[in-house]
This record gives sequence, structure tokens and C-alpha cells, in this order.
Amino acid sequence: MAKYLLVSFKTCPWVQRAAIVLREKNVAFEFRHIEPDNRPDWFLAISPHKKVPVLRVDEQVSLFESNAIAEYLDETIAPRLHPDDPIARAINRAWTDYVPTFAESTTSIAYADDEAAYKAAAAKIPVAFERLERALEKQSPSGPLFNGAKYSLVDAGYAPFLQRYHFLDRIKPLGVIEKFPRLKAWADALLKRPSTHSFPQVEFEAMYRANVKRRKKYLSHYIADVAVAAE
Ligand SMILES: N[C@@H](CCC(=O)N[C@@H](CS)C(=O)NCC(=O)O)C(=O)O
Repeated sequence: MAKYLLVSFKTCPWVQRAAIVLREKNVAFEFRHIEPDNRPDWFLAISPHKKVPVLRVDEQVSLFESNAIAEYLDETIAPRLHPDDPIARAINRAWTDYVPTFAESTTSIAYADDEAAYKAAAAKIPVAFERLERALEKQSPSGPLFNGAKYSLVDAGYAPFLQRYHFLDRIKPLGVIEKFPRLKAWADALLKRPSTHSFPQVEFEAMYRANVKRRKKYLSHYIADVAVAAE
């Protein structure tokens, strides 16, 4: 088995996606967290966009972009998470292509400057949720995962953002996911799954809230002062 080093910011959802795939495949890896505001030279030398995640393989090759990393891991380490059937695989890839749009739709409320911007951002959430609800209806009529019983790269792609929606919903209740029962059941299943979590859940939620608070945007006012400083 190759040696894997996953370079990370502690709360990065894209890192989390890569870590989930490693955990689903039961692969040992070194998880190295760096500070966003103090990226070391060795990292800048291996990360073309200066972003995390980077997956360093056998101290020789550096892979970047969470989707490319997930696909690489899936091609090289069993069990295969992509479906065997080419059509099913193409459909799964189409939905992993939608992850960045979904991420933007569900988390931009955390960057809104004021109430009007928050409301405008929140109005985009049901559009993205509706698309996934329809996809789940087709792919997974009885759940609990995107392809039914078998875990997939689609699950790994969406889990970090469904978790962030959950955190944001707990900062200031949005009440949107309840209108999408398949999506809600999928989110619940993913949040319960051990592979979703890189840190103890309470600790991680506190880190996430500290980040939102630190941004000093509209939602910051809904978070009590916190002593923790984490990224
Ligand atoms: N499309 C990239 C996104 C990665 C990304 O945006 N990472 C953020 C942290 S969550 C980052 O490194 N930001 C630093 C920067 O933009 O300079 C992926 O899927 O890996």
C-alpha cells in the first residue's frame, strides 16, 4: 500500500471529502493540518493553487482538487465506490460535478453581510435541495444513500456540505431541509456515518461556529462569543 499524506485546513470541506474516501477505504494516512494564514513553503511548493487538499503519495507525487483525489483513490484502492455500470457511473459523476454549485447554494448565507443578503442567499437553498431531492427519488427510492445501500463518491462529495447546512441551520434556523424528505434522510444517514467525521462532532461544530463568528458577517451576531480559535 502506498504512503499517503493529506494536507489540510482543519475545517475545509474539500479536505473532508478526500478524508472520507480514505476512511471509507480503510486506508491509513497521515493527516497534516496547516494554518490558512501561515502556509509553509513546503506546502506552497506542492500545491499549484496554494489550496488544500493536497494528497501526497509515497512522498513523490502531489495530487490536488478533491474530486481528482477521490477519483484517483477510487481507481487504485478497493472497494470501488463508483458503480460498475457505465451509465450509473456517468450519472454519479454528473452529480459529483454539481457539488460545487450545491456547496455555494447551501453555505453562502455564512458570508452574507446583512439581513437582506442573508435572505437572498437563503432563497437559493431550496433550488439546490429540490434538484437533489429529484435525483434521490430516481437513484435511491428507498435510501439511505445516494445509490441505495452502497456508499459512493457522491455520498462523500455531499456529506461535508450537508453537515455545514446542519450547522448553519442550528445557528439560525432555516427550516428548509424538512421540506425535502429524501434529502433529509440522506443527510441524517451521512451525518451518522463515522467516515464523515475527521474530528469529534461537538469539537468540530465549535470550530465551524468560531470560523463563522470570526468572519464578522450577518450570521456572526447569532453566535455567542467563543474562546476557541481554530481553522
Ligand atoms: N476545488 C477545490 C477547492 C479547494 C478549496 O477551495 N480549498 C480552500 C480551503 S476549504 C483553500 O485552500 N483556500 C485557500 C485559498 O483559496 O487560497 C477542491 O475541490 O479541492
